[in-house]
Amino acid sequence: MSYFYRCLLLILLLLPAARLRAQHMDMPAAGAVATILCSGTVADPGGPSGNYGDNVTSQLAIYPSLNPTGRRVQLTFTAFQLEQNYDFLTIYDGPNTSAPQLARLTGSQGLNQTFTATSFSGVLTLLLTTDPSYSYSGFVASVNCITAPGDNVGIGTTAPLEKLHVAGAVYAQEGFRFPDGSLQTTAATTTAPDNLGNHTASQNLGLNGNWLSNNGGSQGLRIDNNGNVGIGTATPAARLDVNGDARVGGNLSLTGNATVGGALAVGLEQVTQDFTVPGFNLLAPSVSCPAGKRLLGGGGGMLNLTASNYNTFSLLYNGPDENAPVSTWKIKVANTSNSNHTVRIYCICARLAP
Ligand SMILES: [Ca+2]
Repeated sequence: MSYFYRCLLLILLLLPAARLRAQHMDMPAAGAVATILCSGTVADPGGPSGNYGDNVTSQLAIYPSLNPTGRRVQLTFTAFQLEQNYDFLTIYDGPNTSAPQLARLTGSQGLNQTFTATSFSGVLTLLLTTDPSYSYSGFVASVNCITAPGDNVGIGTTAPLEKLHVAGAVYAQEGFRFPDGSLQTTAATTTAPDNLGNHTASQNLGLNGNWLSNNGGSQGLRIDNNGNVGIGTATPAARLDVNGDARVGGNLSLTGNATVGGALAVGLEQVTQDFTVPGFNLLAPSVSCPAGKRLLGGGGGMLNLTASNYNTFSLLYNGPDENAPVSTWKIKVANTSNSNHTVRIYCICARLAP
């Protein structure tokens, strides 16, 4: 045999062994990895003969193939020893730890047990979590892939992935009826209205940085990641930030201070009234704010003042009415002439709470 053929034979003899070694997979020392494995073994991060470590969080997703083919990963534990109640191997029926949990194993619970993926993807995910002390030999599991149970029906395919798998388009002349009895005759599109209002949310609704508006435009309501709500602004600077006018039909309660940059309108109103003071008479007229308003200030005095009559009139009092100081302005005057004088009283009122 020539040197060349001896080398080729050696390579061919070694190839199956190399393949066998490639079909064993240890879980990562830390973090999450994925592999495609349908024939072989997997073990904890310490390998088939070593112990796993302390404080380990290790995740391994085992896929039957790159794309779903109806095959499902099946694991059988041929060795299993974890620290009882402190170290755990959790098995998920899908490609990550959000998938349904098939088992959470500790101690020697997994030994000789078999677990099979049931989902469309056929993937099983293993999650090993260990505490800060006492590590054991861990586990070894044989891996193979099975064909999904034969109760699926295929049209145009011999490997149906679901109860009914049509390899092609489906034409339903009268629409599709759903478990709630509703008949859907048209697909939802981005433009046609649908009955979104009939839906009840069973989880939080994420706007993902988009506006909530009537016409789908960039206006209306926007909510940031801190829960701040903007109306007319994409960057709310407070829990509620309104970029524009606001109108409150009911009461508005503030437990903090109010800062007003513009004018504050609280129903400011001036009330004016004239009175005639007959000659040689005293008079104490008053004016009052309308109901619901309070007195801010006021004043009054002689109206028909001339150069000759100024000393025939005395203003004796000019202030809030002693009997109704929050609503009424009052003056007291004396007319010492023999002719009438006219007095005028103002009061300024506003709608203020007591
Ligand atoms: Ca431990």
